[in-house]
Amino acid sequence: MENAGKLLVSMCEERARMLQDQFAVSVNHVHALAILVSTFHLHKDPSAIDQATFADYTAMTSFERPLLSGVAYAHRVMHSEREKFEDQQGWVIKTMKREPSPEQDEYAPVIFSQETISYIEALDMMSGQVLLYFIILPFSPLSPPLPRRYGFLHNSPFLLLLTTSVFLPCTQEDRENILRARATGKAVLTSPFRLLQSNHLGVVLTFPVYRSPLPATATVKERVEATAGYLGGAFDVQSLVETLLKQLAGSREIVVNVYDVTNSSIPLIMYGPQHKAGYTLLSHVSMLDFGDPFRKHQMECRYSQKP
Ligand code: WA2
Repeated sequence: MENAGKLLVSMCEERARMLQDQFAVSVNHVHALAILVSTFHLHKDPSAIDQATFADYTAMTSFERPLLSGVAYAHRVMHSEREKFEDQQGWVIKTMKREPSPEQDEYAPVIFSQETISYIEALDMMSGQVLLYFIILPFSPLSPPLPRRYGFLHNSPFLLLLTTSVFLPCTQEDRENILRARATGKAVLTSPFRLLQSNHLGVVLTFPVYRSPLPATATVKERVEATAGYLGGAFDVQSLVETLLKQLAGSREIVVNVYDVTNSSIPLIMYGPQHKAGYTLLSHVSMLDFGDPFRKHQMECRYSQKP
């Protein structure tokens, strides 16, 4: 292999390993926080944790979670307990759109949050809706012709209909994570989406918190019944991976993309530029393991064209 190729492989592997390691230590620390809430909130009466304690502890230990912009605990509340819960908290459960939640079978309002993401306090993390909306772009005679790959739309006066669910910070990602975390008992990740407030591209990590320890053989029904809440956080991939990669100086400038390739025919961009203009065709793909066997991730590296 040419030297340029070898160098690209080693630079990509180094970045992939570094990202995977920082991801793993962050996940491990969130696991420890889930145990902390179980021990000092659920199994002590009265609870030894309140919002102020949680905020202090998570602020002082944030160095342990280098890729997370913040962590929070969402408590499971059944509809029958809602009134009592809201009286105790002194606030009402709100949807992700910050409106009082309409009646649901159950809710997952955030009761403890790191101050960096305090805007999710009182929000029901199960309230995300499947959200599809349409952008209609009419072609005017002045607009440039579309590239050939758009087939019949090429240079035609048709309307281009784009369906997208990623650009509004109100999705079903958190809800799906909660359902999968409590059914499996494992840490789970969402696919990449725009996080609340920052609107940065990232993924959410969720650990289930059970009322009592469950055997590995527990059924999904038993797991759901024993669920007390959810401890999770947001990987702000867009800004924190940037910080991480900047620490690695390279002899040549490279561009790094991270993809969620769970569905190999539809790779979802998780980090890096959308367009490859200005970068070499020569590329290297490094495997990534972020610890959720349900999701597959890859890193792709290219050289910048200016040598
Ligand atoms: N945390 C921070 N920003 C977000 C977000 C989130 N979820 N979702 C969208 N933007 C408390 O799974 C439980 C945190 C969800 C955990």
